[in-house]
Amino acid sequence: MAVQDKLGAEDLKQYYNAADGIRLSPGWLGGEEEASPELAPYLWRWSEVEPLVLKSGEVVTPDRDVERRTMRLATPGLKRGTTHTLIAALQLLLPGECAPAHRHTPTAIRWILKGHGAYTTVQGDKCYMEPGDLILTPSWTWHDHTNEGTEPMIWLDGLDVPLVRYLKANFYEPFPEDQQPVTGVGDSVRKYASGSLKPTWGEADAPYSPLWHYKWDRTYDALTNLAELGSDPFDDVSMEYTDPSTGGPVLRTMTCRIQLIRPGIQTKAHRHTSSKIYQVFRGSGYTVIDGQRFDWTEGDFFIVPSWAWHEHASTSDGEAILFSIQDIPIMKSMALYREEPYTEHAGHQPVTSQFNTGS
Ligand code: GTQ
Ligand code: FE2
Repeated sequence: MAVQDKLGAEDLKQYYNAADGIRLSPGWLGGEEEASPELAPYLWRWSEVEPLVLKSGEVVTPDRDVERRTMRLATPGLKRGTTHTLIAALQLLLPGECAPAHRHTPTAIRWILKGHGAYTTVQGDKCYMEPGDLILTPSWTWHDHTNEGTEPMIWLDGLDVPLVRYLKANFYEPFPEDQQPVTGVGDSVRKYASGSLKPTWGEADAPYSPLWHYKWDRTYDALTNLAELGSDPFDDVSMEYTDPSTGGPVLRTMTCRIQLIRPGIQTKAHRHTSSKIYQVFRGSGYTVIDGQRFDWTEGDFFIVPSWAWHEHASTSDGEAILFSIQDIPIMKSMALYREEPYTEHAGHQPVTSQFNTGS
């Protein structure tokens, strides 16, 4: 923009100096740099991650100081967080260990990857973790983790910490004892997991799902049943975990999804205003993100930034299952969610580069 020159040069300089002196800045001069660099897509390989997560067991032990033994997915270019709103971390809990009870305003999900015999207690409800289970610890709910089994337990934590910190609403409280009292075992499942029936009394007004534990066998059943009926052009057989009391997303800030990419399917590309963290639960394939091909295999993690073109493909010899967390509920609640299909090249992006770790 050509700067108009209504005042003479000397007067103009004086004007800008006077404005600067009382902390006013002329909007017509622009110059507002992006506060942080653009988030780029990234991928973590399970083959590289797992050994270092297991090794973290020799480095620290969860106690009142350490609290949680986690290794965060630290995206290059971000000061903290895995996307600008979400953070994911791998948590290791060894046999006999307890990660002490606390609560915080950031909301967390656990996506269980490996092991048996550990549980998370959420507001008194003991939830035994099995691979493929999703467990919610909504904002300000007490939670502690205990491994009473014989195997190391590894899960993925997903939290909205970067958003909550940005909004200056991060609060935390330790529970006076390591473990909170247990008032039930799988009660949220018994009350709310039937799908089409729910109690006529109780916690209908909570700002999150009253069901805290989504078990893998039910999830997989739902996916395979749906696969016989239909699919989405951009995500193939894709399902959202829902709050049984509303039918909406399980949490106010994050939604969780599970999707099956049938063997040999390549979806079409689209983009939307949400950031996403994926875990490859089963199978292998690739995702093209803004023209860059990310090959993935079982256990890998990758992120798709907001408004990045993306399409997924599975290899032809087997189905792939992707779990993801996305910040869609935030965007929808603020009327900022938009979505767009990729229309050129029959809906597929030209691949211009390939991702390699360390590059
Ligand atoms: O397990 O409670 O990755 O409080 C970060 C903060 C996990 C947890 C994290 C937490 C937890
Ligand atoms: Fe926590």
